[in-house]
Amino acid sequence: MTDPRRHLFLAATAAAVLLATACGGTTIDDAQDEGAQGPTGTADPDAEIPEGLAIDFLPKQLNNPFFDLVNAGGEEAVEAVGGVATERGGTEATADSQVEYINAASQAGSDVIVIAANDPDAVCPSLNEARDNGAVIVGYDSNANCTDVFVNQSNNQLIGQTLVDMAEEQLDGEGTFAVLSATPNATNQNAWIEEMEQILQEDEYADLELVDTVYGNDDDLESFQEMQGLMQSHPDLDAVVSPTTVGLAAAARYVSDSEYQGELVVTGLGTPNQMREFVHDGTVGQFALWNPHELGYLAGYTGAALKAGQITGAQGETFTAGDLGEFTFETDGEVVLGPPLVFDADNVDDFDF
Ligand code: RAM
Repeated sequence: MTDPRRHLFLAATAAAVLLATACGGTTIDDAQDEGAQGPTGTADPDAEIPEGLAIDFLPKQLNNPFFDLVNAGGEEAVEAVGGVATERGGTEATADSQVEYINAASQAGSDVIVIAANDPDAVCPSLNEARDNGAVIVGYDSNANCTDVFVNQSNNQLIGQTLVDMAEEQLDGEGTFAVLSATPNATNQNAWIEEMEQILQEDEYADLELVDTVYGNDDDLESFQEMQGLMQSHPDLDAVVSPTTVGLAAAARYVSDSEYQGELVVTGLGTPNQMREFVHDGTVGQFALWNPHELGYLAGYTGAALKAGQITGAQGETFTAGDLGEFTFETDGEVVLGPPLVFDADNVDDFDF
């Protein structure tokens, strides 16, 4: 994307977020936003966050560079409120493994569980038990249907739009593409794919065709193999869109070393540090993301403020999330970090995450 157009695009996405928030977020109406149970009780904005809160972070999986960044941000927020942060999880992005770690956190007397759920429902019985045991439950990144509040990285519609627009622009408006997603049950990816499917119905995108969706389960090797399989099933594919940092990195690695390099558009959600080499070798023209560190920080802070009773998560509540400044619950039970950023050869070197 050339500079002026990119600025226009970023301005448009920022405006869309403002519009969505100004309207009370009425454009958001999909699964990823239905999770939070909603606020109970009354907020006391002057309530102090008590020292020593036990705040547990349960990413989708360990060993995912994206969650390493998110949780480093979370730890920083916990440090700022004088709490104790623990990261718990397995190496596979499954609900089963999360249930085990939710129970462990609860038994250890967790005050706040911050979770990127691998399934919107399967984690709920144990999360509800943890709540009965005194924890507040914060969803971040990927929501479950039983969280108290959800810290959304962005607006789902905007993420879907950004993904479609990056493909459309690089394909000059015409072509076939496939989605290489994370796990089939991931609330966040499913919400974004659903948004993409809606957007593709618009006349403007009539010449773009989504031909397949495959799942690499946020495992590097599986994602690489799915990418290989996609090219075998669709040798004439024009683009692949991967709405997961794990999938996009694996897809780029596969394509950079194949006959498809420079022919196939590879785009999606990725971290600048993982994608840099593929932008510079011409495999990837554009990709997008939010700041993972800020997502973790906001989630950690929101959990502490919720536990302290400063907020309940009711629509209209405002609070200060430490160094990140002021945030407002534009809808019941959901606070949003901000619009995604689009990266390309012109700006990828300006970011270190
Ligand atoms: C992967 C995970 C995560 C998602 C990012 C974009 O690391 O699937 O949930 O938000 O990609």
